[in-house]
Amino acid sequence: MPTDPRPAPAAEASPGVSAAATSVTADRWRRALAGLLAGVAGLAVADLVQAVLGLRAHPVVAVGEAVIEVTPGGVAEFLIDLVGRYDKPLLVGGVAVVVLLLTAAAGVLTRRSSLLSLLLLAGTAALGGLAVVTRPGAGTGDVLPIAVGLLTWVLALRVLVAGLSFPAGTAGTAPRQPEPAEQPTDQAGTDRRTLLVRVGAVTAVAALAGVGGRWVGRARTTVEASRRLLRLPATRGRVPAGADLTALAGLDPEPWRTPRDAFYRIDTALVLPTINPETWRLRVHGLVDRELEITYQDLVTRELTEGWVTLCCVSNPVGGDLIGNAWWSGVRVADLLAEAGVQEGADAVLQTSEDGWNCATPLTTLTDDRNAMLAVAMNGEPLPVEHGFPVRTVVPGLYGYVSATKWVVELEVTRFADVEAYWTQRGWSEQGPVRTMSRIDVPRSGSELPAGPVRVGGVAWAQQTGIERVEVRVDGSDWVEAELGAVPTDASETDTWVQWTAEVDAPAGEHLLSVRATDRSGSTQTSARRNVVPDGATGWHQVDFRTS
Ligand SMILES: Nc1nc2c(c(=O)[nH]1)N[C@H]1C(S)=C(S)[C@@H](COP(=O)(O)O)O[C@H]1N2
Ligand SMILES: [Mo]
Repeated sequence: MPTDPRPAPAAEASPGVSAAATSVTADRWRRALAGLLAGVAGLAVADLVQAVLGLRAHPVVAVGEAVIEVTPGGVAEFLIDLVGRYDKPLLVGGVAVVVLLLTAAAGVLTRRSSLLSLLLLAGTAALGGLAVVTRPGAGTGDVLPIAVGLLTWVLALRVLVAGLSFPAGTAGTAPRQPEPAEQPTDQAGTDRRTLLVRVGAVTAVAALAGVGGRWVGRARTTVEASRRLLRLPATRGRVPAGADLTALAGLDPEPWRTPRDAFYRIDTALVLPTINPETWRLRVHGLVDRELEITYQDLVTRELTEGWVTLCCVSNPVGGDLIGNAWWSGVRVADLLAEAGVQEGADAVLQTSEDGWNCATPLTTLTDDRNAMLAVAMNGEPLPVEHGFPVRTVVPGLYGYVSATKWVVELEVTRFADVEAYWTQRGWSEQGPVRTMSRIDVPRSGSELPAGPVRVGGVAWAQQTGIERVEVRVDGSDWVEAELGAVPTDASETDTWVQWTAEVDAPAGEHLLSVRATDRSGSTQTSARRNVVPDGATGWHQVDFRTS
């Protein structure tokens, strides 16, 4: 009679099947959750190991950086544009979510085969390892967080899944022997407790590692502290009289000096390099007579040069805000290069930052009498970490991507023909002089204003050339010359933006305000709109507003 291998009596087949189906789904979910929890524990443990070893970046961050690196420049630009300021948290968060989805999948896979599950975890870790070892300056020690994290994943998943298999009464495991009536409830109770203990243990490991990692990480942020303790012989710079038109007739443009928290930030670093000035070194080498190695102390005891420079990003669209004006203090690059003795034939300096970013700068812009400097202070304070602490380069007249190396550690005198730098490899122009440009800040696009005379204003810039004239017009009317704010009276006279203001007539209705600047070489901004790639946007900024 008992030839049927199936354990369930035929009469119960139908409800039995659906119950089994539900429990299969439920079991998958439980295993996915186990995978997820194991995943979180592994990431937290990796974080702790990273912090204890003082390694630069969490593996998840390294993967994010690798993603940026392999993303084609155009796509990266597009994505950064799309998510704006949140690109970095979003990217890191996105990588973490993908990793956790993979560990959850590894949890589900334990139903089929623990070998497959293990392979998925190991594969995920291996990809992370690849990202870590390809980071600039990575050593073999950098894979330790991943190794320990992987171990955590495997052990935690094992512990959790083993805890699951009892109460679930899962398909695929042998059905329990019929037992005395009271036993199953007892058994289930014990199993549930075992599972809870296991979940609790893994959660505790994750939480402790997470908290420990944060704590150690904080203890390491001594760089901020040493930055605050620095006393540099730098001044804060005085805004030239008449330069700041902010107060004029209810204008509310950006102040002439950009405050720190409004100054744009552009870089490829997901984690800010934290460089102790005590250990910072600048190597000057390549086509030079004498290599130099300069310490922070060497640098700041030299004579500091100071000046106003408006820094601008080549990716700044017409009307955009990837531009800021500050008072910089630093050491002239020309002096250092003269000390090193530049050799015949060199035409470029390849600058490298501590985090492996680089750019090639025309030698002439570093040696002529513009104040190209290794800056140590911004607006009278030691450089903010996000703007390159302890030392960055500032070259008036050039876009940041070919000149303004933050966290700079190396200057190699070389030839353009022999090198390719980060952004030029990604399709941007080798030379990056700043284009003459103007922007309307007031009114904002879409404003509703009373009809009649309207006060408008904004900024214009033509670094190294200087702004000669700014004109505005409403709709198709004649161009009206704007009043210009003052510029510095020293050598940085042409290196800053200029504020402008004008009064235009706007009867009731919809209007389009346009602006164009003419620089001191006599050239006026073209109306032809061109995208930022490969060497900066062109076209007039226009703002629509309505009066009634
Ligand atoms: N180390 C490093 N320096 C860098 C970059 C970078 O990605 N890494 N980006 C450059 C670019 S494209 C610009 S526009 C300026 C921006 O400087 P800021 O962030 O201080 O405004 O820094 C430049 N220096
Ligand atoms: Mo830039």
